[in-house]
Amino acid sequence: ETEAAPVPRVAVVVCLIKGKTVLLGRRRSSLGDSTFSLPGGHLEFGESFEECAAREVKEETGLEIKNIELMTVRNNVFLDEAKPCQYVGIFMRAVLADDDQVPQNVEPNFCDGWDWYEWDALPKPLFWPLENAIMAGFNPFHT
Ligand code: 8DG
Ligand code: MG
Ligand code: MG
Repeated sequence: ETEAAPVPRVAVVVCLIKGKTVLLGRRRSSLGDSTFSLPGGHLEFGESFEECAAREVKEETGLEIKNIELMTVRNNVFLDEAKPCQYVGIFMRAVLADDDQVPQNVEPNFCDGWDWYEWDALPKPLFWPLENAIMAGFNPFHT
């Protein structure tokens, strides 16, 4: 059996903001293993970006979010992987629906755990699509 040729896919990632901090988790995945990344995942058929953002954040952290807004779009091509892939990364911004909520590590096979990090002191290494976006000027605290 031959595998189907790869196609670009859509990923929605969420910059969840609390005060001066954002929520990051250390990945457990063949793609970007042990790097810090935003919650997010694949856009499902029929979903809006906002619906996908809320669903992925809920699935991965248990958190409810609000004020979900589109920030920017990035084209992330992973050619150096065993299975090359491409993600159109939709970067959303949101805040907690209720500030008292605490993130849960709902998918421990895919993440070491979630925590809040100051934007000016982000942990290293960042997942490279996030690192690249920041290098290109992405800042969820601007406008
Ligand atoms: P799903 O099955 O829940 O839909 O997907 P997932 O298991 O949560 O996928 P993911 O790897 O967390 O996200 C899908 C892809 O999105 C990821 O493989 C690459 C791309 N992606 C970026 N930037 C970021 C980011 O900052 N965080 C996350 N989580 N994914 C990102 O291009
Ligand atoms: Mg994910
Ligand atoms: Mg997911």
